[in-house]
Amino acid sequence: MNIKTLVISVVVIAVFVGGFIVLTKGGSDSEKTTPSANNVSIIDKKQVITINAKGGYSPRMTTAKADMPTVIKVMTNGTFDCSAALTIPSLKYRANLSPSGETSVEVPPQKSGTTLQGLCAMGMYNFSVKFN
Ligand SMILES: [Cu+2]
Repeated sequence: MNIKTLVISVVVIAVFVGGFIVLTKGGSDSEKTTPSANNVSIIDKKQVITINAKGGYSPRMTTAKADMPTVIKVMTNGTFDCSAALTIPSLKYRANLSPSGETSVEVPPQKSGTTLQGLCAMGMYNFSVKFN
């Protein structure tokens, strides 16, 4: 093997390894930007469920833990549609949310198998939280 072949081999290997690193790095980056459906967290022994209200509610379906004090944190951000008029019938909750901000709705511990539903005032948008 002469020196020229050696140099070319090294360059070829460098390109392959470099390309591989770029590709795998790109892969993990795209994984990070994949939206996570996990909108439930536990803070100070309290379960916090985050729901975004704007042109409807998202996520539409949440699975949460039963038998645990819970807060539903409703986030508005330039919400001028009727999803700002929130009702949660089983809690007898009804509120007109401010167009931007967050509103915490206290939810007493729910039995396993309970599904809590939130609705806009006209009932055309909804979300549900299933307690397991
Ligand atoms: Cu509505």
